Amino acid sequence: IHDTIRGRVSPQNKEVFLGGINDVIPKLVNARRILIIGCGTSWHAGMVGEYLFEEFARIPVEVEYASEFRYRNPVIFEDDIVLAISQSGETADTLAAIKLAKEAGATVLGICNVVGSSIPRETDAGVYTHAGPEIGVASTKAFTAQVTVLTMMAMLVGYRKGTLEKEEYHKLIEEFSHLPEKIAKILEKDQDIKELSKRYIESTNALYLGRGFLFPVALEGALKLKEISYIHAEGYPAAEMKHGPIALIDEHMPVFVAATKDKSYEKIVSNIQEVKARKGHVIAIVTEGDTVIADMADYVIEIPETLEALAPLLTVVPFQLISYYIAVLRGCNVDQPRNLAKSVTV
Ligand code: F1P
Repeated sequence: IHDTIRGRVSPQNKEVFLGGINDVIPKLVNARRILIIGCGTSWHAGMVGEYLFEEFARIPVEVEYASEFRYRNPVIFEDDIVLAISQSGETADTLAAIKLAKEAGATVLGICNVVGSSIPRETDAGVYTHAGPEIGVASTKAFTAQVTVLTMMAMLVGYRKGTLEKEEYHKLIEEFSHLPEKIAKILEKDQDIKELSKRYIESTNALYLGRGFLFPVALEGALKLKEISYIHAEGYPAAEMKHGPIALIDEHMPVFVAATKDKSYEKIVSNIQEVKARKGHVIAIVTEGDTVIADMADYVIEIPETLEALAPLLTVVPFQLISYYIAVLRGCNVDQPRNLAKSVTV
């Protein structure tokens, strides 16, 4: 993926219009603003992208639902970079939003999975995720691949811009190489997660909480549960809970919390306390060896330690597995959920 971003791609990729971002790196380095557009899971990946570009490259980012953006009268500047994210590359709302961006003269980049699809053909540059075909309708590995590409892009731009220190950049690259084995370790917990999921098959609601980089992961966890198990779920920034959703918490409410060790750890611990004080049922994704949250939560899923900015790539996996097992145990068709289409082309 690193090579793909830098434009060292195979010739057949060039033929279908996404040849990496090497040529546009100077534009990205000098960007006044990045507009990220997408729908569903791709929008959630874009949210992670916002945090990453702000953190590493200090570029202001706005993340827009393409389905909303296309119908209003958005202000798009000629020097904006518009980054469209789509697994299928065929989403009609995202294509319509790209059309607006092009009319305004902005530079349009794409992150897509399906080689040769429509969105790559409309972009000036971009990256294929090469995550392989998504068999089910609900995006899962596409999310991981999109976030991986966004992380690499933000790192590269930050490094070139000088806002990301060389040492930090190399630490991130090094940690990336350990992620596959760390994800494999999480997947080994598969049967434990299946056992845990049995408790929630009768639930009618669920809340997902996270802070910082893990807030979009909470959104994605909730979306996966909605899409494939038909249980109503809400994702929220944990700090926002006290401004409304806390009213929903009682002993019937499962609260899934992405609570790995990072700079907001103390805060997430107190959010968990707030939920427990209202008899909420807490299932927390924690860093290996965490005893503090283990003592408070009803159930913890330990995941290997990683760098804060890379944590979405690991924490999303248990959430995906939980949704998968709850859906399977409820007898839902996880590959073809009702009312959903793989490519939303209308
Ligand atoms: C966007 C999306 C998916 C979702 C479902 C419907 O698709 O909302 O995130 O899982 O398949 O479409 P895409 O633009 O990423 O292909």
